[in-house]
Amino acid sequence: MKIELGKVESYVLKNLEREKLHFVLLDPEDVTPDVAGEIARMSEEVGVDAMMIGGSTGAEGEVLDGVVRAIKESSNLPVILFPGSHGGISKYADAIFFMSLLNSRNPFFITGSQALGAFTVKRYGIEPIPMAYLVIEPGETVGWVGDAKPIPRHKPKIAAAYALAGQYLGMRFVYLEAGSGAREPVPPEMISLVRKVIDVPLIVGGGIRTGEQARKAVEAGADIIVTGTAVEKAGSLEKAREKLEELNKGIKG
Ligand code: 1GP
Repeated sequence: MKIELGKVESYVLKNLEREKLHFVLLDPEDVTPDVAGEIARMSEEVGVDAMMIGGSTGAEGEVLDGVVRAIKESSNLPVILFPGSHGGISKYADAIFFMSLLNSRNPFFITGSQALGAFTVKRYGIEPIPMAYLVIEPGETVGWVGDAKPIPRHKPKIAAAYALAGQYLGMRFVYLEAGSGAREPVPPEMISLVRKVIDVPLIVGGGIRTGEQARKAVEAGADIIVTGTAVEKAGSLEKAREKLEELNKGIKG
């Protein structure tokens, strides 16, 4: 028996052979389908690699479906779900980060919600991409909702230990998450230690607002940068485009 890599994961790995990647995260609670479609179109033009859709509160049902469909209609970028729970599944998406919040105190966020969502993912034929998800201080909403014991910012070794455990458990990506809207992104020292210890691609997000911050995260060893708030809250579509360009340049040089 052999599990074949899906289309989206193969696309991500192939792009990673060439350069560092930029994923743009939209929370269906914060954007209308029209705006989401417009941001996806601009993201594709600017050179973003994928759209991620999800949120910790209310990114479910029709609200979620509407945003995913609008993005599919306006761009060719893969849409990867980034669910807060098994409620965050849309049959219109291409793939789903099948993620486990490894440093949660609550088994619901480690394996419980995953079990509740597994059959739905299979029924819809969405490509699951196994990912270790680690919440770093301050953790913001996802830290609170996910009942995480956020990893202290000055303890990179704890993050590295969890990340390696994730890899040894078979997860094919590791995500260091400072939390959406975090005042400071994940510290570069933590990114570099985790990068040194694991062999799978490293995703970093939360609080990355400028091209300079994105560049620092990449220089420290991040393979994929996720940005959300900076683009969503840019103020206008024109400013969102400028922000996308700035962030993308920081990531890809
Ligand atoms: C949140 O890491 C992502 O899950 C993105 O965070 O909204 O702060 O860019 P921001």
